[in-house]
Amino acid sequence: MTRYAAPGTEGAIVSYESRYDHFIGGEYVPPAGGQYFENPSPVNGRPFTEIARGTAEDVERALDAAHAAAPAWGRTAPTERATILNKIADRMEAHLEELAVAESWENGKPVRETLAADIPLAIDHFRYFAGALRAQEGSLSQLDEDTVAYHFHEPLGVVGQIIPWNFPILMAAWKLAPALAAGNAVVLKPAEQTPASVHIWLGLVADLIPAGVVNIVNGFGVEAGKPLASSPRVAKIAFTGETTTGRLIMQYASENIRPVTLELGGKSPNIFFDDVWSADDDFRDKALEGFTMFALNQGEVCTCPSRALIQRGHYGEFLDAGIARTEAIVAGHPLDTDTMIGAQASNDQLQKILSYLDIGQQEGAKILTGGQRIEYDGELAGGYYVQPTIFEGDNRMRIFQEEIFGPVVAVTSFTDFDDAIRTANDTLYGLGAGVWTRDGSQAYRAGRAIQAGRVWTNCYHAYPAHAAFGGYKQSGIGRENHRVMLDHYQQTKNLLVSYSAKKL
Ligand code: TXE
Repeated sequence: MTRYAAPGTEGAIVSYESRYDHFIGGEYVPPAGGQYFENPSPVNGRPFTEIARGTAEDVERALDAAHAAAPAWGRTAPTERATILNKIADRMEAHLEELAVAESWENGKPVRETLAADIPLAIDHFRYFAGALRAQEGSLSQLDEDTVAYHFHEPLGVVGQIIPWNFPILMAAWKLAPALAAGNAVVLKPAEQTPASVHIWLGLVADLIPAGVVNIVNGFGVEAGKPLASSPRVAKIAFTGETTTGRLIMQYASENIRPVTLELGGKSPNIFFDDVWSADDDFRDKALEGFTMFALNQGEVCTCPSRALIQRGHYGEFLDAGIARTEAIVAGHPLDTDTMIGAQASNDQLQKILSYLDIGQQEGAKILTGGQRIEYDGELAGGYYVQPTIFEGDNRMRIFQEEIFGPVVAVTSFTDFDDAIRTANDTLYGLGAGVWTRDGSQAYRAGRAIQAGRVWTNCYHAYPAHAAFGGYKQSGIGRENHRVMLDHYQQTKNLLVSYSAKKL
C-alpha cells in the first residue's frame, strides 16, 4: 500500500495556489465582483484554497476572449489542432500522478481509481479526438452532370460548457477534447465543488493552447452558469448534471434557439439472470463484482447501477454473495492505494444520501448491509464518508425511482425476461443498464429492449472514448464520446454549385 502525501503536507506532489481566479484570454483574471469562496476537501472537510466567484460580468469577459480567439482557431488545419490535443495528452501523461492526487483530494475518490481510470481516460480522450479529427471527411454529392453539393464541417464558434463535480478532470476532458477538435473556442464553468482540479490541469497545459481558446469561469450555478447558458453569444451549451438543472438549461438556451447536449441523471438497472449463478466460478465472480459497482466512485456516477434486479431462482444465494462482496469493499483514506471507497464529494451530497437512507427505511425497504455514515478520527475527521448500503424493496419505492448518487443499491427480484424488462424500464431515466447472463440470445434481446443509451453486457462501468454515451428519456439529449461528438460541435455547410454554362 502507498499513501500519497496530502496536499499541504511534506512530500506532497500537488500544491495548490492560495486562490484561483478565472482563466480568461490566456491569463488569470480576478473576479469582477471581487469575491471568492472557500473550497473544502471532502477528505477532511477543511478548505484548502479559495476560488473566484464568477458573475455575469466575468462570463461576458470570457465570451469576449473566446470570440476574439474563435475565428483563427477554427481556421487552423486539423493536423495542427490534432497536434495540440496530442501534446495536451502527453503533458497529462507525464503528470499522471499529480493529476490523480488532485482529483482525489478535491473529489474524495480513491486514488487507485484516479490513477487507473479517471486520468488515463481523460488522456485518451484528447488522443482519440486528435485522431477522429484527422479522419473526418466532408462529402460531395453529384446532383446532375454539372451540379454538385459539397458538405463541409464548420465549427460552431464559441460554445459554453458546464460540468459537474463527480469526475472533475474527466468531465472537463469529455467536454473540451471534442469541442476543441471541432475548432471551437470554449467558455467552461467547473462545478463549484471541484474547480481546483481543472486549474491544476490548466496549469500543466495552458501554454499549449492559444490564448482565448479555453476560458474558465468559476462559480455557482445561478450566478455564473445561468449567464453562460442564457447568453446569445454562445452557439451551443453542453451540460452535465442533475435532470432538474438540465431542464433549466434547455429553457435558457431556448430563448436564443441554441442547441444543447444534456447528460443528466440515471437510475440504472443491473439485471442478473438465474444462469449467472449456475455459471462457472469466474463468471459468477465477475457478475458479483458487477453487482458491487454501485459503490464505485462512491456511487457518484450518473450510470451508477443503483437498481439490482435479480432473478428469483437464485435470488437468495446471489444476494448473500453480493452482500459479502460489498462488505469486503475497503473503505478508508482516499490517498491510500488500497482504498476502494473514499469520501462523498460534498457535505450536501453526504446529507442527501443520509436522507435517502432514512427515506428508504420509512417506506419499508430493508437495509441488508451498511446504512450508516462513517466517522473517522484523526486525519479523516470531518470528512464525508458513508458505508456502501444495500436496500431490499420494490421498484415503486422512491429509493428505486430517484437518483441518490451515493453508494446505495436498491435490490428487488424478477420472475422472467418480460418482468425484468418491465421493471428495468419502469423509470423516468434511461442512461445505463447492465445485463448479466451466459445466454447470448437473452443478452441481445435484453440489450435491445432496455430503454437506455448504454447497455453493458457482462461488464459494467467501462467508458472507452470510441463508444457513444448518452441518455434516453429524461437522462439527456445527445451523446458524448465517440466521433459522433464532432458532429455535435460542428454545423454542416452545404455549397450547392452549378458548373453549367447554361442559363437558369
Ligand atoms: O447538480 P447540478 P448538483 C445529480 C446527482 C446530485 C444532484 C445534485 O443526483 O445529487 O445532481 O448535484 C451548474 N444554470 N448529478 O446540485 O446543480 C452547477 O454549478 C446553469 C448528476 O451539483 O446539476 C454545476 O457546475 N448552471 C450528474 C453543474 O451545473 C447551473 C453529476 C451541475 O450541478 C445551474 C452531478 C443553473 N441554474 C450531479 N444550476 C451526472 N449526470 O453525472 C447548477 N448549475
